[in-house]
Amino acid sequence: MHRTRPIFLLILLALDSAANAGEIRVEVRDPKGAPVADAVASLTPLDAAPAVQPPAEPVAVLQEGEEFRPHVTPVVVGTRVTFPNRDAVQHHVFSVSRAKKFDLPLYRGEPREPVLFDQPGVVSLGCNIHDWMSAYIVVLATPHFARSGDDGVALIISVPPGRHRLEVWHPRVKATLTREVTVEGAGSATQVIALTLGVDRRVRRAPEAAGSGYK
Ligand SMILES: [Cu+2]
Repeated sequence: MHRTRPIFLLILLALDSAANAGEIRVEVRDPKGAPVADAVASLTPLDAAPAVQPPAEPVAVLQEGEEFRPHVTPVVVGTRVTFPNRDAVQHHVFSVSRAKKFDLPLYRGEPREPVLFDQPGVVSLGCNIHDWMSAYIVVLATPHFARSGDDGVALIISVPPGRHRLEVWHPRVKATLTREVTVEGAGSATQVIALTLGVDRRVRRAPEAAGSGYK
């Protein structure tokens, strides 16, 4: 009887890992411990290729109040993104990034076609009219990712058990931070990540009512 017990337990564990997925709570902080928003944390399984299924509906990156919202948008490869302009003024959205080059000449409202992001990488967005407008689309080859909020927390849910490569990217960090983590079936584990942010190179927004001629 005693001999069968470990086998029984092993089977239970195997069933458990197939049925359950864990979550990884990534806490992103600067060296002083302050929370860092707009970091993208992703987990790539090391022992099996992740199943990647882009969302059926396009993801939206708005132009509102002459800013992109959100500033950072992580998506899985194959995702289509629309760029609705909610402002009364026209915008001209473009990217010259290697992962996706595109150009949406001056428009109001919604552009006719979404843009397909079919290569992993970081895509830096700009507006030809408003120099201060900047945003990023982070195209990932794994479906397990999250962006950190104002509390610095990126919660990655439904992660299959096993070894993963955790990567953390931020617009103000030159190199993506990488570490290996193991997800233990159901349950939550926390990873604390310290990021040293570089200089904020964003163009300062022009004062309101400056009469730029573009309004
Ligand atoms: Cu603009």
